[in-house]
Amino acid sequence: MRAWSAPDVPALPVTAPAVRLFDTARQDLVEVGLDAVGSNASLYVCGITPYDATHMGHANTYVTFDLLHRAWLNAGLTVNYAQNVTDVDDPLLERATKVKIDWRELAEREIELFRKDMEALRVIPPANYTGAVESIPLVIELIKQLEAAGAVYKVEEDLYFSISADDAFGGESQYSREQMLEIFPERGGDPDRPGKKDPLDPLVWRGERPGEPSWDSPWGKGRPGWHIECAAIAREHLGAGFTVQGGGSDLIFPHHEMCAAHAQTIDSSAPFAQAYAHCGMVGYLGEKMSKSKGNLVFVSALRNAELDPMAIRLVLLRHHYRSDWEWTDELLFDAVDTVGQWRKALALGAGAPAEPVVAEVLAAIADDLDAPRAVAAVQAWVDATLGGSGHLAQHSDEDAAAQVSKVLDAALGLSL
Ligand code: 5CA
Ligand code: ZN
Repeated sequence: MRAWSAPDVPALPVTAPAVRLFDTARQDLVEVGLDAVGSNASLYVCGITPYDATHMGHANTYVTFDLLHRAWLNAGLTVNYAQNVTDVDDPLLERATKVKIDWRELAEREIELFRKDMEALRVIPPANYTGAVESIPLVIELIKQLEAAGAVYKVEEDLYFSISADDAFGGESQYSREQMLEIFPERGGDPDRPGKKDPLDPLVWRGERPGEPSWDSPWGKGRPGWHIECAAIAREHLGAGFTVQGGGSDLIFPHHEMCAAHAQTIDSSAPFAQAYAHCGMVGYLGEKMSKSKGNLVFVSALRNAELDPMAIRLVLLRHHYRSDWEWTDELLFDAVDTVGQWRKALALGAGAPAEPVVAEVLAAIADDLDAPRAVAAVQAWVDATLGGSGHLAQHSDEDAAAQVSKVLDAALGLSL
């Protein structure tokens, strides 16, 4: 599937430090760089289910992993980035039926809107952007391997995966079985279905239902389960032991646990990913922003209202990616003012010394993507630069604005 156009990313005159990231599996900060093969830094970020427009929660996730992508590039690594699109799944089919349009048309329309949103936010596109539908042969291949390992079984017309097949099951989320049992039904699981060997076993192939799209497979007509889709796409494009799997914290369990379990069942020599990184949830009006609750702030709606996408991006950067926070209009208006003030400082050309702020921005991002710390460093530079002629005269750096503007773009994705 076609991704979106890449923004220009300026090269920096200095090399950024190695990146440390909080790994959900180890519950600790770990250095993330080359993958198991040692050829490049590889990233898989779970993509959208395209039944509605991109909201701020999605934007926050993709901007977060864009910071990681940029941090790796600035550290001199080559990055291999893959992302999926869940372009066939229950919520998409349900929405298409509700609004009486073809599910393919709905998906294509929302994917196109997502591309425009990502371009506006200057998110570097994945080299491999892959839909679930186009990956069905890969999914079938992976299920065959799981079948050969004795890890799948039928319940009526559907096929399930046995979580007992993966010795490392639970290692990604670190959740207790009680926690898993509580969360599983809230996130698409069906613990109570009769015939399952373990209530937590996930569906890998859903037999055809009347009125739903289906594809041929050795287990009859049907469509892929959700977790097997990301396991198959990530393995195909990034291999076993790729560097980081990312997504929102709502994907810690079951989604990322099950992806890892599928992959590790057929190849236990390497973990599915070397580290798992999760963003906090963005809320609005007191609840997690979600399509099902309808409390959404869309990137496209703000773009249509002529709001500066760089101000939207700055609102996201002002929150640490691991925190949960609430979107408010005030945050956006404040970021619009800040972007204006920063542009004013950058337009001066000369300013307070640039070298320390460039170093601090790169260090902050390499330190578990600490964007608020990077933003504070830029703000201090702007304040020093605009803060009165006496101050400027003392510290004047003729070339400061060009250098600061470069690091803002290369590390933070802010082109001002
Ligand atoms: N297609 C699957 C992943 S394979 C999916 O979860 N799609 S999604 O459209 O529901 O979400 C896309 C990404 O945005 C996921 O990484 C999800 O964790 C993240 N996300 C969804 N809602 C929020 C939110 N309110 N705050 C932060 N991130 C969110
Ligand atoms: Zn996924």
